[in-house]
Amino acid sequence: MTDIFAPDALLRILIAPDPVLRRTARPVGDGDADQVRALIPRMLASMYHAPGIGLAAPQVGVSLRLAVIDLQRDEQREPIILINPEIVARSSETEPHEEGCLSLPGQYADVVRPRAVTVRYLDEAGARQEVAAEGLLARCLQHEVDHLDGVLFVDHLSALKRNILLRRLAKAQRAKEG
Ligand code: GNR
Ligand code: NI
Repeated sequence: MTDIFAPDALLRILIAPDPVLRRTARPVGDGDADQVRALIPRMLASMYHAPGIGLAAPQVGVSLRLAVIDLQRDEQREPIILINPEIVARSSETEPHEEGCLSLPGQYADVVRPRAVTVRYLDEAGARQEVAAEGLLARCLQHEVDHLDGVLFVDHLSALKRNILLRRLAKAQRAKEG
């Protein structure tokens, strides 16, 4: 397909250890409105295509506090656009659950996190929102906010497990000549 204009081109998702993934992203400000408006549909398309249930701007090389989440697919899509999200409450109760990450393809591990969180953010219209979540949404919210702080799910594991996953990823990437 010709794509010299490529208005709906998929964004390339950065793979660890790309340094952009380790940066603390800066808050979205008024001056970022155009970039953010253009980025949101492309991030959603890239997330659905991957497929993934979340995608943070640093994963596509943009160090801004912006992420998208959708636990649903296809006809049932319910995208959540998170601008400058903040976790304002966490349950003291934690639980383990298997996580993966589009920036650590093929790597999975059980991660212990608070089982419920409350997150404040701005939506795509700039309106203040607050969501109280548990289950997979709570997990994904924490995973995406982590990305904005340069944190990957493997950072919640022991150094031993983290190194095993990161080395396994590096080896798999070399094998596919990445
Ligand atoms: O697609 C994804 N699945 C997932 C599963 C468990 C916990 C978190 C996630 S997020 C991940 C997509 C991704 O890398 N988002 O940053
Ligand atoms: Ni991720």
